[in-house]
Amino acid sequence: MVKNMVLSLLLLLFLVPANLVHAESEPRIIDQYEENNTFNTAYPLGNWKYKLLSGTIHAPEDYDYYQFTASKGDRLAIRLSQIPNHVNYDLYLYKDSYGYPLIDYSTRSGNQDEIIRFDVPETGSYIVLVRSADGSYDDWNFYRLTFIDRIKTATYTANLTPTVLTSPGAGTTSQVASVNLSNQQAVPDGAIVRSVSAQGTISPSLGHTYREVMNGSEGIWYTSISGSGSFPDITVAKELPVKTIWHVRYYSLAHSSSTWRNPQIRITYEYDETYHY
Ligand SMILES: [Ca+2]
Ligand SMILES: [Ca+2]
Repeated sequence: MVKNMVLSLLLLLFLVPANLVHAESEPRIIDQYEENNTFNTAYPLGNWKYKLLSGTIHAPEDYDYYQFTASKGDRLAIRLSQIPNHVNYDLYLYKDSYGYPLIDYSTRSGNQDEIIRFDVPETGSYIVLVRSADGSYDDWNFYRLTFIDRIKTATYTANLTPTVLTSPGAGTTSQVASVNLSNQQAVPDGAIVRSVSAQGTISPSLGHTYREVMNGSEGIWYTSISGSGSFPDITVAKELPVKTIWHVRYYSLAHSSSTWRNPQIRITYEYDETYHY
């Protein structure tokens, strides 16, 4: 028994240095997704939502293919980050079909993050590739690959000045109230208008009263449904920026004057979380 233990310890003493020597001559870390060096052996991730993984490029010729599924209309981003110092990795996106057509790529210099934004045209399978740009690699430090649901929505309510608008009636328009959201920190850069509603009370309440709103980047007046603050002609398809100058005014066909106090616009918008990535 004791003899066996001594033998085991002796074996361990021999084995440990042997392992260390072995580790120096072989790549120190081959990640759990290997072998994934070809389209055919791409590692299957399943649906992209909201995958996050860490891998290594352990040799100049090491290609890391990952397969994922996505649905038509998904608006995702694939981000390659934490690229180790002194190496340069790139990111490619392919359709998983005959010939593997290239859809998009990101090939920034140095170890800058890579990003591919992808509006999925059809439900199916896709393949993303991480590879060295120039043969540089780091078999010790992991890169990170993240799948991001990149489009978010939010609302912003703006007060316009002057805060009192009057109209004499009979179709004559009021003064114009304005607000400049160009540098509004609360709104993300690149935000796009989905819908706008005008708020604040017009009194007395008259029939056939129409509010109007203008997005300064476009210069077109949109007219609300009579008596309401909604503008059905403003849709996300117009791609109006939120961060610009906005104007409102109103008119009433009634033969009577009225006042719009504290005019506000409530903007529902979408933005790309990866806009600055
Ligand atoms: Ca690989
Ligand atoms: Ca790169």
